[in-house]
Amino acid sequence: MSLADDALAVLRENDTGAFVKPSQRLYPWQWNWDSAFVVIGLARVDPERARLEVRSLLKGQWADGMVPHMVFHPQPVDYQPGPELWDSARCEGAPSVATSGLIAPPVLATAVRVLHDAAPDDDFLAEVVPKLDAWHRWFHRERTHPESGLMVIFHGWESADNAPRFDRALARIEVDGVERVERTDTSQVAADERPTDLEYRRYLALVHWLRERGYRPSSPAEAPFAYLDLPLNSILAVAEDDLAVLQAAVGADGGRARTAAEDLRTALASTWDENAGAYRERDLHGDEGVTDTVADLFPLYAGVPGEREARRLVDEHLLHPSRFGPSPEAPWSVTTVAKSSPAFAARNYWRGPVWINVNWFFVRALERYGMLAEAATLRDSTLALVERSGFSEYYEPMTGEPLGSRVFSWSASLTLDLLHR
Ligand code: 2M8
Repeated sequence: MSLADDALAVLRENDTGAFVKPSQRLYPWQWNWDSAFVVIGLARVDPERARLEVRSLLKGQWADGMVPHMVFHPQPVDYQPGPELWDSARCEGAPSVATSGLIAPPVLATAVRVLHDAAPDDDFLAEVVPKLDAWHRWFHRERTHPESGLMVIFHGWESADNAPRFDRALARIEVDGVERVERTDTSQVAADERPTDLEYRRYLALVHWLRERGYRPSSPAEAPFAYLDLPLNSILAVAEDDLAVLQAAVGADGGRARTAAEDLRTALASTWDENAGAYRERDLHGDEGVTDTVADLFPLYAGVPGEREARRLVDEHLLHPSRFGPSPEAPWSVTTVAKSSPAFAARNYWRGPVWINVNWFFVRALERYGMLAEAATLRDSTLALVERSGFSEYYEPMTGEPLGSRVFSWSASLTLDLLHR
């Protein structure tokens, strides 16, 4: 079997019929950006199934436009914390299917654009474009930090869970009242590859706080965790560009989306740190300082840097052997934390390992800047990694050892896309 056949077999295996689970047992519900990545992989091989994936995710859309990070389509599974934690039915405007109350980086409009380019379907587009527009409008209404113009996240689960950049913000979260933590993940994956129990207690304390407010804090100042996340903002900027293209395809006005994308780029550009040659995130309740995670490079994906800044980001960080790039001791890149950072942990989740979706974002980023040789090298090494270690959730950068879930949908799906690039 070819690599493409193997990848497709993973998506078939994880397919519930209505949605593709991120993985069989570790993640048995529908997760938002996971499904968007699945759509990207299926766009060319099974567009009809990809359309169903989009429709299933949009069943979780709230009346105010939010498309939550998890949708709990009814099915008998063993996963904690499950829908009871969120209790979405009590919230005004929640859909009939149970969902979480948080969000994920909004990749869906980009996925629908990939799908439309591969297999246009006007009726489908007319159905989903207004929903995507409502979702994006929700961001600007509910999550704008007025001073910077960037979107705020209220939980690490809205971006890269236990990334070291959230450590100080999370350390301030009181965990009183969250004594016992029910979690099924550590019965399936080694505990040292996952967030700690203390991190989980903080995640749950934050969910409890948000749930009491219907998941709508009155302002970032009030929220215990409020963070200007560069990946989410960069992904939204690209998604707005893609939405504008889709709107043009259905004869709708893409002006709002185009302006929003430009405004986000301007806001992202102002986070540039000339000394570091990278962008800087902000914890709104603290002075985060230098965190050295791959998030600092994400504006490249959105086309924010000029040529000179882009070259610095790539040479001094993305591909630099002591930073995020390949080195003789650690040939597998892109690491999610700089290898030179004291926080780098080669096996732990978002604290160092290589992730296929991160590599996919940077292949696109390098292509966007015309750095085609660098893009091809990163693409080839990403494909070599899955060829050698399978469609794992994440990988150890020194050995390429598979970590986390071993049959992970977005690694398979994005492999299908990378094979086409
Ligand atoms: C991870 O998130 C879940 C909680 O939502 C977890 O940590 O157990 C993250 O990698 C998230 O980005 C991803 O969407 C989800 C499913 O793959 O798993």
